[in-house]
Amino acid sequence: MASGWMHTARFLTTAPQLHHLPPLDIPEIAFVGRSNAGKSTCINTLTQQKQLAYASKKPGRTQNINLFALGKQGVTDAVLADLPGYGYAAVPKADKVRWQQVMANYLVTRENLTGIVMMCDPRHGLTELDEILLDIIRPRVVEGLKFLILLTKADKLNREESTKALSIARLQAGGGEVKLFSALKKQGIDEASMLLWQWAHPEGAAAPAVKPAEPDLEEPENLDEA
Ligand SMILES: Nc1nc2c(ncn2[C@@H]2O[C@H](COP(=O)(O)OP(=O)(O)O)[C@@H](O)[C@H]2O)c(=O)[nH]1
Ligand SMILES: [Mg+2]
Repeated sequence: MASGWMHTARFLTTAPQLHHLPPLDIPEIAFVGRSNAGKSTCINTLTQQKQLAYASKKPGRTQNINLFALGKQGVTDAVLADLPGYGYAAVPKADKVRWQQVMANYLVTRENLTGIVMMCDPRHGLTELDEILLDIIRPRVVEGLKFLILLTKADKLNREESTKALSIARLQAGGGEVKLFSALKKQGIDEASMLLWQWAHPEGAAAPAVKPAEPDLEEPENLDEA
């Protein structure tokens, strides 16, 4: 199903600046989050492969927007955009500012951007930088941009903490979806994959790559003779 589609993800290209990104006319889904929120682990888990995070970690690519193609070879039908994590204390100020501008630019102007997945460690909640990002994308969300917050590392929360984290994040999400996610416990993977599939196929395809049974068009014969 949707997980098979996610599994087709492969490295497409990397770009240090917005104008280096190829213009595309297929849906693009961006992954954003504070560094250490669990973004790489989440992308690896959703796509069931380790190479993607490795591709993003190659020297020169860590501060870049990395694109991954989805769909069977030759019929790419969507791309995932892995954006560098923000908020890492050890990054020099000038680099932070540069990066925040690239990201804001990307989120505001990328024309084929269809949806955003924000990874958030629920033990810290949405941080100031997460809120700034939400403010940046809000006008586009109003215009129909899809938005999902994944509360990562959900295995670290008990039931009560999970419920609380969900309701707080839902208030902050302003209409976007919020789901619990755990790579460790394999929680929330199918729901997230299905949602991304639906974002990329809004024309109403209910499920990927499953052909309905062919109707039997042969007329029954000799009914009268029975
Ligand atoms: N318990 C638990 N730890 C996780 C989970 N996902 C990620 N982590 C840990 O959180 C840390 C940061 O993860 P990483 O994917 O590198 O975060 P990134 O900086 O956002 O890409 C690592 O030590 C991961 O092992 C999860 O679902 N459960
Ligand atoms: Mg990472």
